[in-house]
Amino acid sequence: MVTVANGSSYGLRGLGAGRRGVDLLLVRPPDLRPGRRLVVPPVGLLYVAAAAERAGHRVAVVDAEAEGLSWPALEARVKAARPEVLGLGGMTPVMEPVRTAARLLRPHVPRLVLGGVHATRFRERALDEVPEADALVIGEGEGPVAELMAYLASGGRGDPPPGVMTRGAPFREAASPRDLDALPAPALHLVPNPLYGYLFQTRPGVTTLITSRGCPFRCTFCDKTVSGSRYRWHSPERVVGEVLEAERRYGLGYAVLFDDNFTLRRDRVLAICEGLARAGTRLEWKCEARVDGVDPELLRLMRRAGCRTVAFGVESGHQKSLDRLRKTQTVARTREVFRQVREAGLESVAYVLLGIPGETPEESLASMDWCREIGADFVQFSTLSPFPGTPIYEEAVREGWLRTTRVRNPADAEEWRETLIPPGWTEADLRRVVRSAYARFYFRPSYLARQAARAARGGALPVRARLGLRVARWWAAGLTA
Ligand code: B12
Ligand code: SF4
Repeated sequence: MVTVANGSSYGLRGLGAGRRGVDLLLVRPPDLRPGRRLVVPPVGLLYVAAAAERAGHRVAVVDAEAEGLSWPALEARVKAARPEVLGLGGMTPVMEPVRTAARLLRPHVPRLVLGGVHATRFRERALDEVPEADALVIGEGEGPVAELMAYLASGGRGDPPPGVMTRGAPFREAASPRDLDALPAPALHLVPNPLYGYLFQTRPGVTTLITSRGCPFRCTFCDKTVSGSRYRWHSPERVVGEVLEAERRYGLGYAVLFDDNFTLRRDRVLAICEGLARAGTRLEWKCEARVDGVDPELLRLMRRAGCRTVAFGVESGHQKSLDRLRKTQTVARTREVFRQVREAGLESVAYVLLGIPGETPEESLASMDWCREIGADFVQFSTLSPFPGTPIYEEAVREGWLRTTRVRNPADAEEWRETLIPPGWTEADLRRVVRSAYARFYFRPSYLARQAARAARGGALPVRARLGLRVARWWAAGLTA
């Protein structure tokens, strides 16, 4: 047995025994566009890594995006690691680098496995799109990956285990984990933690926490392919333990809680906050919530427990649009909650959709004005991507108005986001609305002065100035495009 830095033990049995390489190498491909280096840890991959380690395998992760590795440098790293199995994962809009990585790296590895949202949604089509992949892991990967490694180690005879899809073999669904505490914590020891950063970070050293999975709401644009509708959660003790581990073992100061719906169970959030306050952690954090999931008392307690920013899916300033998207929330409630957030001493982020079917371009821009009115500190304006499988996609196909174009947005990971053209809009309308929304919200001298002063006080000025410059550059480039 070998004991690794985190105190866990694993044996050198299974794949790769007798070789010098690792059993499983998980790779996040490079993103070599300038100014793109503000990345959070690839938490899905790290859950998978932890599950494979717990099953006794030697696992490594190369985060080429965070490290800023070139393609040749990544290739060299993979050759040096000599993995038995290479794992890649990706979301639909950013599959191009995953496909490039598969083509480049497949010659150096005996087997390649693809997981994540895109593989889970498209299955056979994903196998066709990535011919280098030997297998797909469908859904939440912890259970299937451990079984897949055992299956491969025993020679890959018979049908693949549940959750694993190969060409020409029968496929069985794997159940999603019900008890999240039974999963090992993400394998933070495998990634370069000091390289991560986040726009809203208020202290140095960023990590990601997922304290719950799934969301029972049914917003028509939301892709719940992987985590599904059943809400499952980590216990408060486990969450507090992960925070303390991040802080005390890795020296990290800030966590982004990327749960779909962190505050769904009020009693759990109260217990987490009380636990954090009791433990005396200095770690600060941001979470995502619905406006019907918070109240003044909860927000105050969250603030005391280190929360600095809460992001809400505001979507629109028009009730008719919220109803159309089946958001089941009201604009009146949103206005009230943004006031409560401010009073609790927290920063607010509004996620807003531009180009909601049924809105005119002027109505979309009015949503931006409304965000100014309710005093949102930051707004992320997104256009609506109709992901196959979502109700809005099905509706657009059924009713014959599915038309898409590509829109450039400084908040998007892909250079040009595939976007729905709402009925009655032109492509030019969409681009104009995205540009005006950002410019009219962010390029206000009084707003910029207020935010700069606050960012300076919180130590976040360099990160935010960099992002501000990116938005300004994107906007200026559009003047000549
Ligand atoms: C956190 C998050 C982010 C974060 C961090 C992502 C990260 N690198 O960790 C940020 C904000 C950066 C982000 C960005 C984007 N995101 Co996002 N994001 C999420 C969110 C809210 C949670 C994801 C998560 O951490 N889940 C928890 C972990 C445990 O699950 P997981 O990541 O899916 O991983 C599990 C499985 O997928 C699988 N798995 C994953 N990878 C692999 C690899 C292998 C080899 C194996 C075996 C298994 C495996 O096992 C994991 C453990 O169970 C989801 C919504 C959701 N609930 O899924 C949206 C979501 C995944 N994002 C989405 C989108 C569209 C994006 C962007 C493209 C948006 C944009 N246009 O910029 C970018 C792309 C960024 C990029 N370069 O990859 C969509 C994807 C839709 C689709 N069909 O692809 C989702 C579903 C949101 C939605 N409801 O529409 N995102
Ligand atoms: S948009 Fe948010 S509230 Fe709506 S279904 Fe998706 S995760 Fe749940």
